[in-house]
This record gives sequence, structure tokens and C-alpha cells, in this order.
Amino acid sequence: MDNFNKNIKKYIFGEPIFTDAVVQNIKPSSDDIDIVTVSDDSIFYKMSDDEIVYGLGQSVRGLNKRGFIYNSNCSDEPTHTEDKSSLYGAHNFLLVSGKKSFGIFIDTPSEVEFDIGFSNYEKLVIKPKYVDFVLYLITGENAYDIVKRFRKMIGKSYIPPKWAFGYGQSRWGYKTKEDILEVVNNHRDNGIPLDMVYLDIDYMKDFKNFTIDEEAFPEFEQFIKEMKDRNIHLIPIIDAGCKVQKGYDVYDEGIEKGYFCKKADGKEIVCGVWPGAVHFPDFLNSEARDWFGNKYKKLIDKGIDGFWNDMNEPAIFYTDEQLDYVFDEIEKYKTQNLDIYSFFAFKDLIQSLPNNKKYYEQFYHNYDGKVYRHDKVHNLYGAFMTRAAGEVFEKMDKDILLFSRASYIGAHRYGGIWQGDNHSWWSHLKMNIHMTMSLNMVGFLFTGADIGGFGSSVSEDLMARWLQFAIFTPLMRNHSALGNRPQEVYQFANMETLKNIIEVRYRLIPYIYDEFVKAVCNDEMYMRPIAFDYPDDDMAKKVEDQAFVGDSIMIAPVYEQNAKGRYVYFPDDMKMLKIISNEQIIEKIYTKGQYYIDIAIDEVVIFIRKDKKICLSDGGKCINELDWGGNLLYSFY
Ligand code: MIG
Repeated sequence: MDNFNKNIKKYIFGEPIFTDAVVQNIKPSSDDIDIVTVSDDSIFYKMSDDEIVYGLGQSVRGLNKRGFIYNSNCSDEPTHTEDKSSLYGAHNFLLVSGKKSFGIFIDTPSEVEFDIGFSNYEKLVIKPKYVDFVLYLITGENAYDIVKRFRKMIGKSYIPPKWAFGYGQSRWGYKTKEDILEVVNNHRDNGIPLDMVYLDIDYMKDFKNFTIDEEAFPEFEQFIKEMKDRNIHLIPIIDAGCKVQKGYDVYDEGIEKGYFCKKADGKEIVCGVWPGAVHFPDFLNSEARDWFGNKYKKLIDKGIDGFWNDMNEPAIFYTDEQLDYVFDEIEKYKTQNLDIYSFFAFKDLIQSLPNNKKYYEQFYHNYDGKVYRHDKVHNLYGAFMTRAAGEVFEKMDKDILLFSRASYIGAHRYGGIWQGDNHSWWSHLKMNIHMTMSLNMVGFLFTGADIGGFGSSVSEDLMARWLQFAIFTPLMRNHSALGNRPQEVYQFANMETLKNIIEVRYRLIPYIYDEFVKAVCNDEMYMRPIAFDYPDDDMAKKVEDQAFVGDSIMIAPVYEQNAKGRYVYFPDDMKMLKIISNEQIIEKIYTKGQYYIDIAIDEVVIFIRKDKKICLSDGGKCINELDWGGNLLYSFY
């Protein structure tokens, strides 16, 4: 790209803490700040009526973020309703798109508030919690051009192994080897494609990272091998917190070397997560990072080649101190008449335990020689956990799958992310569409949501519609929580329909993989708003629920219950492919304009752009057996 640095202006405020987000060496600008106004504690921009504000990666609501107040603050937020200001990731990039577009990136590891026309529809006000940050202002020819410049600045996104583009099945609740075998057998016996089965916390011995519960998973190595022979990768979860237990190597070594986060008094902070009391590794300390990253090898040596990192915001159920306090206080209510005030105060006591924000002010990091209180660097914690593993994996001669729950920009170079604990709600399918595009802007190309929804029970039609969209998300994983309706596709009356949809994914994998890698290499968005390719089309700018996937395909997912189809806007002439089954494909050409398209529950519909082509392979039941050649070339010239 020409004039790369001319289009990016960098300004330093206070003493910014290094975040690892930016890889380009950009000199601070000596020009006065234009476009926005910076005051003592905030950054201000007056928005005109027609300006759209894209960005913020992982956050609720639509593609256009105007009209709400967001807060970058990595949070274990299990209910993604539209009143939530923070989710698991902190992605401080905004793209104001109007007559003159510009991008803005606030690089700081602590909280940042983005009031995007919430308090006043015309005003964009950005407030970092601490006035130590680097401000980048990015200009370019149009919105998409600005994204590309930003992406170049933050470095190439992570590319997972090829097999990670297959379909994966997961559930919090698979407890034993038999449970896993049942899942694999049911997929293989019914001819449902499958490449991965995920292991949630129950595979561990007492929820200790890098250990195996030998009773539930006897002869684990042998089992991994058996699964590999059947083309199944087992993907274990790793949690941020490490159990406090003498004799557990991670605990012993971490204590001995001083690699866990400590309180002001120099003692390790004790927090409660799955195993009860845990310590948190100090991922900001490069030695601790290297140590923890190398622990993954324990499982890799057994044949494991993929991981998902969880609870790394970090999620904290309680601290020892808060627990003591609550127990003491609760005692006082025992003899009281609990009236309206005391009852709620009593109830709030218990609710003060999980993820209390004050915990983040109670421990410290040793960030390569400098000590920082956690809240100052909070948004880096999960990102640096990904980095810990990623840096070790990069040195290995094997491709490892890695994705995380919490993230900050920069972590996109080491791994992907999943979109966290969503629900089996139609609104969350819609959010999945928006979030995937917003995450692509900030470099997280390898991403996907829990298909079918993590919380609540899924209906069969939601499952089908969700799969129809998810065949286009690079990470394609069906995951759900304990207690909900089982949601493996073979659990549903109309399994054939769901299976056919997954088969279409496999037929498209050669396309999806190529386009994904191309997008990474060229700093492009694998999935993006249609307005990005048609910056002068006013109608395209209004469309939030369609996307371009790679170079050749447009998608228009159905995300409403009982809908028999939907309106689709074509910014140009396109050819529809309606894939009803492996044998039956209907083709039809649409000219520029808006049309209602019938899309039945058992149909996958894609649109091929003018002068572009795709190949549909014959598919397969796993990536190893996939026909990569592709014998059908659908073109539209
Ligand atoms: O708070 O490991 O987002 O995917 O199944 C629950 C159990 C902890 C949260 C993850 C979810 C996972 C679950 N974990």
C-alpha cells in the first residue's frame, strides 16, 4: 500500500503501557490533531446525521454502533442482552463512515468508554479510564480501505490448521470417554461430517490444567490415537486459573518461581474458580508466559493438537477475602426481620461474589520488571494467555488449533476467538452475523459462535437456520451448556436436513479455506458488510444482515422464526445457487435491486457475484477425505 504512514497519525498521551497490538513501526506525528478533539480526559467527535460508526469487534447490537454506550472491559458476561456494555473482548477500533471516513484506535490496556451518540445522538465521546494511551487516526479512500490499513498496522491474523475448518461438536457435559465415543459414533453412523470433538472441563483431574482424569478417560493417549485414526481431533479446554494444591506441578513451580499474580502484601491472590481455590498465572511476565505456554506440550506430546482457552478475562467466582466477608456479614442477618431493605442487602451480599470489579484492584502484575495493578492492564490478560500458547506453538513444526474467550487486538496474531456464552435465541443468531463482521475488522478472522446457542434449549428450526449461516464462519462449532436440550444434530427429528446443511459446508471448504488465507495475507475481511465493496451505493449502506464472504459469494441468512425466506438487496447482478441437496441445485440470475427470496428450512442459498466464480467440491465426511479439487465450477460472467 502506498503512503502507508501518511494515512496513519499517531499521538501519545501520558505514559502508555505496551500492548503488543501494533506491529508497524509508526513515528508519532508532529502535526496538530485534526478530525477529532482531544481534551483532558476524553476524545470528541461531532457526528453528522448520515454517518455510520462501525467497529468495537465483540460487542452487542448491530453493525452500526451508534446510539449506545460501550465499555471496553473484558468481562465474563454470560447473558448477551442488548443492555450489556462489555463482553469478553476489548477491541478499541472505530470506523466512522460518511462523506469523509476515518478510523480511530485507542491503544490502552485498561477500560475505555465509548459513548457513541447514546447521551447525545450527535456526539461521539471516548473516555479512557487512565489518560495513558496511544491514539491512532487512520484515513483512506473509503471505509474498507481504512480497515485494510488498520489491519496492516496490527499484523497478520492467525491461520489455524486446515482440519480446523471442519465441523466440531462440543458440550459442557461430556464427562467420559464413552460420552465422546457416543458422539463420534452417532456422527459417523449417520454420515454427518465431523472433524473435532471438544473436551470441556470434565476431562481434567479435579479441574487441574494439563492433567487428565484417568478414571473418566483411561488410556488417554491410546484414545487420542484411536480418534485420529477415525479422523477426529480432540480439543481440550484450558482455564486461566490453576488449582492451589501442593504436589501439582503447575502450582509448585508457579509458587517457586513467583509466576502467579500477587497482592500488595506479596502473597499470591487466592480466587475461586472450578477447582475451588486457584492462582492466576501472570501472563504479562514473559518468563511466566513461556513457562505456561510450554505446559501445553504435556498434552501435545500425548497427541493433542488443538486447545480452547477459557475464563481468561479473568473470570473470578470469589476471592478468599470476599468470601470471608460475606460469611461474616450474612451471620448478622440471621436474627433480623428481613424487610425490603435488609432483604435486598442480604441478597446483594451473595451477588457481590462473582466477578466483582474490585477484585481487579487487588492484585498485581510483573510486566517485565514493572509492577502494574491488574485494572491498569486488565484487557491484556486473556490476550496474553493466548500469546503464551501461541508463542510456543509458533516454534513448533506442527500446526496447532488455538482460540480463546477473552481477547485484545494483537491476540488475533496468535489465535482465534469464539463468541462466548450466547443463548438459543433468534436475536443471537442475528448478533452472530454482526459480530463476525465486526471482529473481521479488528483482525479476528478465525471466529464463530456456539451454534444453536450455549444457554437455553434450541428449537430445530433455529438449529437449521443457525447452521445455514455458520457454514460460512471459519470456526464452526456446535456447543451448549449443561442441562439444556441435547443439541447434537442427530438428536433432532429432522436430522437429514441438518446433516445436508453441514455437507454443504464441506463442499464449500476449498473455497472457504482459500478465501480465508487470502484475506489474512492481504489484510482483507473474510466476511464483511456489503457496503464495504460498494461505498457509493446508499442502499448497500443500510444493509446490516447480508455479507460478502471472500471474493465471490454474498450471503443473506434467515434469522427469524417461521420466515419462509427474506428480502435480499443485490448491489449488482448476481446468480443465486439454491442448494437443496447434493443432487439438486437451482440457479437463477437476479439483476441489481431488491427481491423477496424464498429460502426453505432445508435449503442453503448463496449468491455468486458478477464476474466471479466458485467451485463446489464433492465434499466428504472429514477434511482428510475431502475432495479439494472441486469438479463443479459455478461462474457468473
Ligand atoms: O462459566 O467450561 O464460555 O463455553 O462450556 C462456565 C464450562 C465456564 C464458559 C465457557 C463455556 C464452557 C464453560 N465455561
